[in-house]
Amino acid sequence: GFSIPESYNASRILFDNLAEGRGDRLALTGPGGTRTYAELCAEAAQWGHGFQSLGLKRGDRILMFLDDTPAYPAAFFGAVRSGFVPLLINTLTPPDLLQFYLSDAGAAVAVAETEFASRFNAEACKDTPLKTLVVVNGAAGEHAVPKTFVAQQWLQGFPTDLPEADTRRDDMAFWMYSSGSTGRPKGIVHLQHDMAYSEQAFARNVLKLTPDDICFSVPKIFFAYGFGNAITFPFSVGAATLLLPGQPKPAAIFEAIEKYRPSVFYGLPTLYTSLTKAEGAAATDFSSLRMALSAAEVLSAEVFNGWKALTGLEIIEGLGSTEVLHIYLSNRPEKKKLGAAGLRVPGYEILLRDKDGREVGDNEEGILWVRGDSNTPLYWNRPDKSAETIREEGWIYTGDRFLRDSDGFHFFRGRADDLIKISGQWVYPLEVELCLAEHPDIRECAVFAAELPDRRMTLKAVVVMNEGEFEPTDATKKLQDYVKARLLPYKYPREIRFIAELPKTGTGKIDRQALMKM
Ligand code: 3SK
Repeated sequence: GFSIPESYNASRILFDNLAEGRGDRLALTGPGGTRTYAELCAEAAQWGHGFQSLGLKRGDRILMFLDDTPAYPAAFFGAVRSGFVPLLINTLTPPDLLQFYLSDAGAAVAVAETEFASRFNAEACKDTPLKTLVVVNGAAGEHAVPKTFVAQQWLQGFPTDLPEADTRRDDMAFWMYSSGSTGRPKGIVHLQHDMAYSEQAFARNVLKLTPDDICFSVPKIFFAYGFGNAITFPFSVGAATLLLPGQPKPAAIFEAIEKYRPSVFYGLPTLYTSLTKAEGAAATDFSSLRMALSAAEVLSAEVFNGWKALTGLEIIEGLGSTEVLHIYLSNRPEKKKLGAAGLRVPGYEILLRDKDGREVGDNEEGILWVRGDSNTPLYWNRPDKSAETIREEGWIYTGDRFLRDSDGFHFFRGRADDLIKISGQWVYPLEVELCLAEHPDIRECAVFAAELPDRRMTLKAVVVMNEGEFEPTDATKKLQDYVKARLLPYKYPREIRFIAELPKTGTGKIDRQALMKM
């Protein structure tokens, strides 16, 4: 078991750096400004006093609509240290969804970038308890919230030290919302001890950070993956983190790598693909990097090899979820297999079970269940959804099918529920997608099931060809024959559509909902 005391507040992840004598060390760097640990703790303290001055009570929610700048960790830790509960919200959220978050969470206070203040319009605020908006990195902006403070001035008068609220390790600390492939998003509640637990489980065993590391997570702080990468893990050891606000375009990423010289880089397959192919990649100096990580999607051999050829680094792939907070399966620098999500991370129990709940053996497929002390205890206000996913004795049902080989490596085999019958025979769309993706002329593709007007199911592919390889007249047949030659012939995609780029979600994953509507 990991050592997290009964009386515990998650802000110690930042503030313990003072007691450890690291006040003068660099905590944050990047275009948004640099901060030492002493400076960041002082700012976080001012945020805590600021929130307290608004009359909030223990456990009250504060919605955070922030990009990656020093204001994010400062406001987050100030809120948590005071016993308030930040909600980390995706900054692509439109006003109608923001309205849902504000009312679901009952948030009376929000913190937002000036740039995003207009998102808090009459539609977003309607029938919500939102009373106060604190804007950061600029002026008040146009919005419909009754009261506004501009952080830069508002924080000035507050004290720069802040006693810790008397919280327990199992008290609520912060929430994130699942993007929700169907239905409304679910508020995923995390507790005071969850950050420290994920750090002791994943970061200590895989990243092995030292105070001299500089972490750079392109996935932003409002994603669970980015939050651990950029905040929890570096701050737990007194390392620094490079925060890059704005759209993560390849040119900005290359410039940041050369200027701030990070040592640990976190991305995901779609990002690695675009970086590898981007103009300026070959001329960039990647020599500061000692490690590159990927999660969220299966990493193909093509992406792995492309990044290795460019930087000399072998990407370490892992898999996590917002419900577990961070990664629970991961390759290791010293032990990895290409195409595998990896080995069990210490601190997490993993089970592969068949549909009847029986454990399956090595080299058999089963649905993945995970249990660890950073698992969310509930989805807020959603007993139905909580009961579906968070099962007896703390096990989380992921709905992902995996195969574990005899060395303990796990291989993703698709969702538990995407098996479809085509022409009377069963097929997993992912199997066809992985097959097509190996075609040398294909840059990226997605394969999914679609219902025909007569209610039968069919298999559709959407394909992006490499430049110059686009031959609409005979490409469909060629690709269908390619699949037929490699898989059971009935598994070929009945319809293939060629487009210039696949639609992506805010996290950079392929947006399958959007594809299905095309
Ligand atoms: O998608 C993932 O693999 C992931 C990793 C870490 C934290 C959260 C998520 C969703």
